[in-house]
Amino acid sequence: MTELRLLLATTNQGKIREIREALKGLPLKVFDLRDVLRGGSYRERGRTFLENARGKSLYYSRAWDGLTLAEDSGLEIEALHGAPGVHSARFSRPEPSDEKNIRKVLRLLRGVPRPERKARFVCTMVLAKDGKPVREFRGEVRGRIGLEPRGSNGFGYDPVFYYAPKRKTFAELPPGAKNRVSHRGRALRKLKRYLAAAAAAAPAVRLRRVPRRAPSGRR
Ligand code: ITT
Repeated sequence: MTELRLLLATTNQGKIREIREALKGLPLKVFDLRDVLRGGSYRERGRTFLENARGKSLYYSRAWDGLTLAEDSGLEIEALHGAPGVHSARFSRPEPSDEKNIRKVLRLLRGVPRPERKARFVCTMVLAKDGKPVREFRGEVRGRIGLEPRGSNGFGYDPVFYYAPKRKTFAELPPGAKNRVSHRGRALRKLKRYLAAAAAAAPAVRLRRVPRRAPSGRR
């Protein structure tokens, strides 16, 4: 197996923790933007998670010699017509924070009864190399928005994302349990299969590139 070099093109520490944990065991050397970031950073302008994930991944992969993984994710709430969606991180601008984002969601949903508080988390990942997309992965998970924050694990909207099969919010689940069912965990399992196959295939690719002499007498 060949060790691949993977840059996690995100500044979100919650994402970095979850992705690093999920990729343990693969023949990968994992870096994040703190290791490489000099100069500018990417400004999201996309209207979809995929547009933003592609934008980030291609942008950072131009200055990185290994593989680059970016992801765009967020919360879509049915009663808010899909908001905050791609604006999840900055929902409470001008000075957003996880706490303020949660307060805003709870305020907008005040009076909305439990069955109408349906929501989903979506995660789109794009793997890129040398400014070109290599592969895309997606995951989502359905739940509903609780009446108040509960739990202290995770990040972002986890304290108000109630996951019925576990009867807990994502912030009440231990990290491993969240990863097993979350939007990011689902996308990561597909990415993991792809990377494991890529690492296993890499020596063969190199071998194929060794110039071969044409068998004598055939041409
Ligand atoms: P990068 O662009 O640097 O990756 P970001 O936090 O700005 O970091 P996004 O634009 O993808 O990333 O916004 C994702 C937001 O969606 C994130 O900040 C949270 O508010 C929310 N979110 C995504 N996944 C989540 C999760 O697993 N748990 C809770 N909230 C999540």
